[in-house]
Amino acid sequence: MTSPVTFTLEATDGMARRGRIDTHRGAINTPAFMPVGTAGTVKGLYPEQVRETGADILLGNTYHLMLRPGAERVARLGGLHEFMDWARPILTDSGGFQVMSLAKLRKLTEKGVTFRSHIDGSAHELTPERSIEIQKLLDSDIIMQLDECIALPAEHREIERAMELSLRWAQRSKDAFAEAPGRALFGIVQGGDDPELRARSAAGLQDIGFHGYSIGGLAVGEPQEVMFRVLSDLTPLMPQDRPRYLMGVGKPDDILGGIERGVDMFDCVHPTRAGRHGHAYTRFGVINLKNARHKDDHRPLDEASPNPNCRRFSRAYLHHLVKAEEMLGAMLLSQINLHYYQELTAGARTAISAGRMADFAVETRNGWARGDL
Ligand code: PRF
Repeated sequence: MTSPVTFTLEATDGMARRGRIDTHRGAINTPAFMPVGTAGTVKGLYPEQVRETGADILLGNTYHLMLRPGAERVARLGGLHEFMDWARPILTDSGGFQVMSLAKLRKLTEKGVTFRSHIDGSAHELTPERSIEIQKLLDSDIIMQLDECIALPAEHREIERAMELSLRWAQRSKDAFAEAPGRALFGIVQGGDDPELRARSAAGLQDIGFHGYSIGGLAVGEPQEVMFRVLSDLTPLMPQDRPRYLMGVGKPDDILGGIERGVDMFDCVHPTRAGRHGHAYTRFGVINLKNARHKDDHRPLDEASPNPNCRRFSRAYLHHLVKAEEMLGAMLLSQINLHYYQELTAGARTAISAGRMADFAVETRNGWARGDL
């Protein structure tokens, strides 16, 4: 019998929380950053390297994997963990984000979304029920309901319509999930930048009942202060005893601000995408390795980093790799950024347990403000 997914709140400091999600594939220490493995790979890293950065869990995508290689094929091949050889937990997103990001390629009805494949133009219907079915075929450990993510700014009535549709889809997702031993189902709070709509969404989801609660529809065009205000108002309305996941966020300062406001889980393509564009995240902020000032710089990125790659290669070498568009440049910078994100969340966990989250936040921001000397 597979053990259920459980959440233990271990410590709090202000609104910040430290906890642990236990699954039969291993524990997830929170606050957690989940590297994105959209197409069954965290771009540029071997699975063991992803683990070595400190990641407890990866994110996979319903939309991409249903188009290629296909959910039924992944299931026949033993599920996503076996397919990509990542034995630890996997959380899958539902396709709700692509409702926004692929707005030109989809048609939305009460029943669901029909996408035109960005690969070959073929039509694919995603309903709340089919999204759950696909995530089960992938053998996901933490499943997301299908929702409608909309961009901001948006009209109040449009935000309300999408939030209410997402709530109806939440109920259908819960019905389709039924009992799935060893798996968790998360509902997704929508409601844009409107506190009243957010509160209604959170209450409606709690009436249905989920193992965890995601916060969607943020980092979709609004300023950071708006996102922080929504979070400050919303997390007090969410259950203490369930994990809270801020979807698709963000840069390190977004994550630090999210932790301070009571968020437990984050994911974002940013660290790997920025790495492929020649940007390195460090204790001293972002370093753009495309910049010619690094040409003759013999120093490593950070000689005191716990990450061997930050001590091993000179800035001049990294600059060269990026300029020459060598694969190793993108691979190293992706690893370096993911490692930094894990240092940040691990540092926050330690600080929360020690009751020094406020000091940790100040020290971390001071490091970023110091900049790369
Ligand atoms: N819904 C889903 N996935 C998401 C989002 C959302 O609103 C976001 C918004 N930042 C990122 N990923 N299903």
